[in-house]
Amino acid sequence: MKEYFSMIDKVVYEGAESKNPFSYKYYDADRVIDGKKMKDHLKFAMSYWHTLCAAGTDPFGAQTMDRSYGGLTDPMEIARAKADAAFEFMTKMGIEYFCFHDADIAPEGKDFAETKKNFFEIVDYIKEKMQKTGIKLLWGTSNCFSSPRFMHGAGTSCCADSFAYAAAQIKNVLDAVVKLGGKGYVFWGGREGYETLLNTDMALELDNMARLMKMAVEYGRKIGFDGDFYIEPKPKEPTKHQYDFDSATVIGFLRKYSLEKDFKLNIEANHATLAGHSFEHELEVARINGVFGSIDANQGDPNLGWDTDQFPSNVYSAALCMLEVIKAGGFKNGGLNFDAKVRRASFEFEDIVHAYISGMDSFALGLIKAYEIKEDGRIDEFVKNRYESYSHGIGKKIVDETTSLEELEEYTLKNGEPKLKSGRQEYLEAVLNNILFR
Ligand code: XUL
Ligand code: CO
Repeated sequence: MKEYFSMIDKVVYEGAESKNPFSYKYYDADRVIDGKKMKDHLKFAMSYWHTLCAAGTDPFGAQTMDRSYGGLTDPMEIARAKADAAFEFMTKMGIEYFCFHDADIAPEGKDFAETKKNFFEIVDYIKEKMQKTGIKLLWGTSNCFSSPRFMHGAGTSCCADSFAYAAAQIKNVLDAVVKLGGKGYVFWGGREGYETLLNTDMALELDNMARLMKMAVEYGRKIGFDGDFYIEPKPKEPTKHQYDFDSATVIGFLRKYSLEKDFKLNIEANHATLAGHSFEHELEVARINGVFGSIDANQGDPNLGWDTDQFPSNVYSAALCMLEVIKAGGFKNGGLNFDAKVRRASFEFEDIVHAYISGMDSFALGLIKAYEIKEDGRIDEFVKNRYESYSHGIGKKIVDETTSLEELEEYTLKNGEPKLKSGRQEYLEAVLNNILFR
């Protein structure tokens, strides 16, 4: 079989002192942290689209990366070569999961029947490779945003035929996910949003989106899908206003339409920052509302206002993210998918290897540091003490819900001015640095 990543054999852990660029410096898959192997804490997944399909285009330039897989021209041959390259890459890197859109793995045919045939042919091809390698599917999704047929949206389209087309795609991907033993199906609202309210019936669009999701749940459960459905929040891009703006907005939507039993959130770092939040904020909102599910790991650029989908190298952010994952009790059906692409000028297959090594090492280090933060205990202790006034007296009555405005007025008349303590933010930031860099 043709080799695409000939620069690597098997990428292994060599430790922080190693200068071998094709080795992990921090990711030691079998190292046990708090009773669990690193690989099971992190559950790294490869994104099919960015890794095998993205070719370096941007709004100003043509593709910089050859994705013909050795000069192939037949789309189905390319699809098989992509799968070969994907499984060669994951095997060599020790990545145990992957995620895909229908459109990533197989080409569209002349009509939907042919598209469906192409899709399931490649699904079977991939299934064989999964059986041979033990690599698993983290989640699948449907690309209901690239084709012009979705210019007005899919589940939120003004055109019922576009809605139906999307539903047909979702049905097929759910069949594929079940066939491949996947534990997740993602709804990222590609074009589920609006450009102008002048032409938009927002109430109908949102009701319809929920209808599509309900049908997906109904069908998925009927065919034996026992994993999680996810919504992946994003505030803008490609539409001006995406309906799934952020975690809080999505939680409101799920509760309004009684979807919270089947849905969790897939939180993406760059989407969080686009919404004006930190990554850890979005994770914490999901966690405290019981809908933390999975992660799309990447990072944006603070100087740019769009979704740059860069490989994550910010260990500070990775540590705070992994702290949230630990607090959530770890991944169950979810995992850590690198929804990230190499830069346009990093056009060689070798760059993909460096990108994943850097991303995986950043999160491995993030995990190690998150446990150190937990073990160290200074930050948790501080937070606990900060709210200690709610553990007794009037504070306890407030959290026990056994007081009233009348009683609190009476209390305040006697108590006078509140006696406050410092928030000590600068001290806590120094503690964090002390743990991260010692
Ligand atoms: C786009 C994005 C998608 C989803 C899957 O911003 O994040 O790749 O993760 O459709
Ligand atoms: Co994503």
